[in-house]
Amino acid sequence: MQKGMKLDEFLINHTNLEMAKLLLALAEGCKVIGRLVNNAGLNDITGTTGETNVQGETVQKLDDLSNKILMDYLTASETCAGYLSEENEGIVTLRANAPYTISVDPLDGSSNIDVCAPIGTIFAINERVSQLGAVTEADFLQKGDNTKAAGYVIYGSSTILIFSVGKGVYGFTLNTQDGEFRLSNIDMKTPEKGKIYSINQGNIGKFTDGMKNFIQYCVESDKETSRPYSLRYIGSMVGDVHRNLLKGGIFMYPANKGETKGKLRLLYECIPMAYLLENAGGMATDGNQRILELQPTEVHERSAIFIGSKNLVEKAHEFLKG
Ligand code: P6P
Repeated sequence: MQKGMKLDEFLINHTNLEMAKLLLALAEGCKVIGRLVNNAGLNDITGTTGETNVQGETVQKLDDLSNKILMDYLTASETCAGYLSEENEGIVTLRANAPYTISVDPLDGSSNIDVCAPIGTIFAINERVSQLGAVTEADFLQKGDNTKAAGYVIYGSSTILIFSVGKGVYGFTLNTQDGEFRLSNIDMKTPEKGKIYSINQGNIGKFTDGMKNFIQYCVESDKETSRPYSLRYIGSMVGDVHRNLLKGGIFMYPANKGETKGKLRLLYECIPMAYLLENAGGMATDGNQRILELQPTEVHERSAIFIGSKNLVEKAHEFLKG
C-alpha cells in the first residue's frame, strides 16, 4: 500500500466486489457534489429552496441537489437496496435485491456553503436484514456495531474521502489534476490526548451543571494537563470532527433544555462518526454509553454525542456523572 494509490485499487484489496462498487459509486457522486459546492456562487444554487425538510429545517438548494445525485449514483451501482437520508421523509428502496442499505446526510452543514466553511457528506452502510425485495425500517434500525462501512467526504480546502470498512481509517484526497481520489492518509489514529474542545458554547445557559463544570475544567489553567484547552467550533460536524480526528480533541453536542435528545441524527451523523473514531482509536458516546451500542428506534432519531480523544471523552463523563 502506498500514498497516491487510486481508490479502486485500494477497495479491490480491502473489501468485497459489491461494497467496492457501492463505495466507488458514492465517491463519484461526491465528486459531482464537490464541483457544485465549489461553484455554488456562480450557479445560483446557494440559498434555500423555500421548503422545509422532514426535520423542519430549511432546505438549501444544494441539500436537495446532493440528495438526488447520491440516489442516482447509488441506484446505478446496483448494490444498494435501500436509502435513508436527512432530506427524505422515510426509507426508499433503490434496488430490491441488492445486499446493502445506506444512511446519509447528503450535505451536512450546508448552511455554511454561503460562507465557504467546510461541509460534507456523511454515510453509514449496513447489510440488509430483511428478505429480498423492498427494504424495511429494520434494515436501517441496526446498532452501530453492525455497521459494515462508514465515513464522510469533506468539501474544504481540499476534498477528502475518509472512511473505514472496519479495518482502520483511510483518507483519499481528490487529485484535481486527474479527478481521482488518491490515498493520502494511511491507517489514521486520533491522538489519545487532545487539547481542543468543540461545542456551541452559546448554548451554555441550556446545559446541565455537569456540562457547565466540564467546560469550566476545559478553560482552567493547569500546566500538567496542558489546560486551558482551545475552543474550536465551525458549526459543521464534518469540519469539527475532521479537525479533531487529525489533531485530537473532543466534539460535543449534548442534550440541552431546548434539544432534549441533542440535535444530531443517530443513524447518519452520530453512528458513522462514532464508527470512524473507534476505528481510529478514539471514543464516542452519548454521555453515558457507546454510540455504537445504542438501539435505534426511529430512522430520524437524534442523540447527544461526545466524540474524539479518549482522555477527553472519559473526563467529560466524570463531570456529566458528577
Ligand atoms: P448549531 C449543521 O447544521 C449541523 O447539523 C452539524 O453539522 C453541526 O455540528 C450542528 O448542526 C451545528 O449546530 O446548533 O451549533 O448551529
